[in-house]
Amino acid sequence: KKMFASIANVDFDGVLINASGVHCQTSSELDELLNDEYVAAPVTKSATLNSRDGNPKPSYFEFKDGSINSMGLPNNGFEYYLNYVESHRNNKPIILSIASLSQEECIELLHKVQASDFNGITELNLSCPNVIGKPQVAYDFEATDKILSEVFSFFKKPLGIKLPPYFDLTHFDQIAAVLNQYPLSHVNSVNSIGNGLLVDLATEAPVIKPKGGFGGVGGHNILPTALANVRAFRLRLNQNIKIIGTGGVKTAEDVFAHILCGADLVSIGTELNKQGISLFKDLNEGLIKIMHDKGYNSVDEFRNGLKDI
Ligand code: RRO
Repeated sequence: KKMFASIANVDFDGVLINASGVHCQTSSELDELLNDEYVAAPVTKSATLNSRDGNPKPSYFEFKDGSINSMGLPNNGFEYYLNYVESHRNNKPIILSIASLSQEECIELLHKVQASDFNGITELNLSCPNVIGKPQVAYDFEATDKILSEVFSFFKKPLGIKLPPYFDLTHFDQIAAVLNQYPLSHVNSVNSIGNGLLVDLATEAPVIKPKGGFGGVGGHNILPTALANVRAFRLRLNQNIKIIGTGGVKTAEDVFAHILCGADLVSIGTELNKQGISLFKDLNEGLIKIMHDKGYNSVDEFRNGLKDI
């Protein structure tokens, strides 16, 4: 087998998944990912206890090799996604993403997952940059420690977390020291680069409406930040904490680079939104060609194999 990964006893047939938020809010979108042989696992849109419409539109804008969004956590509510993952247990794995507006809500949601029949991987999003008045939890190392400490006192199923990008090596040291205390299944790095701003020359206004135009930046432009975060975590986290590399992927070369830096799975957001799900076949075939040209027979032969210059 050429391309595979495993996270917490869950085996993936392939390495490519969608980034949460893209093509995963409705059951029909999730079905399309589930039925695509090149998708290793659908990830659901981060769910809150109650369904949400999200922020005022326009809340998403694409520019050359990038995107900026302030979607504001639009989702169909936790029960919708829990029901989806519970009723599709015979297919490939599905990653259940949850978010919350408070620590209390986070704990309540995870109690519901713990009590449910779902035994797959849950991912706690601690890095949404777009809920008005709510900071990205994972930039507060103490708050992150406090939540994880409470969560792991009762939560016994596989649980990973979605992190924002960090930009200072001491911050990597600090967050990794927190995360290494817990039996996390994985870290998903990175969420969008929070609170960018893009203006439209003609209108002299921001390109998105919420938050005075501030929004999370994604797409190929953020590849160096994403690779640095994957690498920094792979060098610091316990080896049993796997890594989902997210950010900047446009080509098969980008997928290869993420895996070389230490990613177990690689997720695609902006470019998936631009090209649609046919992208997964193209990236898969492109990666196989790179591997063939380099003489690799499986992703394990180069995963986390970044060399010295
Ligand atoms: O819905 C959003 O505004 C959103 C979320 Br929850 C997230 O985690 N990352 C992002 O860029 N947008």
